[in-house]
Amino acid sequence: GVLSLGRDACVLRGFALPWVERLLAALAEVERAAPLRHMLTPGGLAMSVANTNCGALGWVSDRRGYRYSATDPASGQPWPAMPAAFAELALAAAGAAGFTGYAPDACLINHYRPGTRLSLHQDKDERDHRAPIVSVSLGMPAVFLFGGLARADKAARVPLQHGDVVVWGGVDRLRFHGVLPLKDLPHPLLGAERINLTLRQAG
Ligand code: MD5
Ligand code: FE
Repeated sequence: GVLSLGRDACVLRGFALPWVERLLAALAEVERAAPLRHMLTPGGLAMSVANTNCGALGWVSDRRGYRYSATDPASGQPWPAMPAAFAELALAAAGAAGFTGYAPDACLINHYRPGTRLSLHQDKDERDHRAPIVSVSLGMPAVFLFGGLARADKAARVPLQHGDVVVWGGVDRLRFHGVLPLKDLPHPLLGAERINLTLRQAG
């Protein structure tokens, strides 16, 4: 089923399920080449979400701020290439949401453990805000906060499950959003972990 979140945002329930096996195999390869880490916020605190990237560009955070980088600061090497399964799923999901020809050049991989949260924020480090963002949820369920264009706007709570894909474009691309602290509800395949793939056209 498709749940509309806004004029240009929707949840594609279970859309990634047929891809899961390929996604997890590709993910293991990516994380072998570019291991998970806890990046520092500009304030110098370690983020509670562990992450890494693949694709031509990777999102990085440190004391200097947030930005996209073609290389992994931990190794100095380019990020692992975008796996075909990631690109194919993103193209299909964006298409199902009405965005044709989607070709993301960046995938941020976020790992959440029980108790981990993502505070309300906007994604605005990308050059072109016209391209949609495709987000793939794997593992433990989470409650997603979908706010407005101002931080103080009331946020809707959207439960996201293993295999759900969300596409955010157009007027909904710059909404404030976050993830509530995760409950400890281990998933049969991934255990006490939620993984989110955030695909973007960043360059
Ligand atoms: C997550 N990650 O569940 C989310 C999925 C991040 C992040 O937010 O920045 O790493 S992406 C959710 C998203 C992206 C762009 C716009 C909107 C939501 N939105 O307008 O609500 O780890
Ligand atoms: Fe975000």
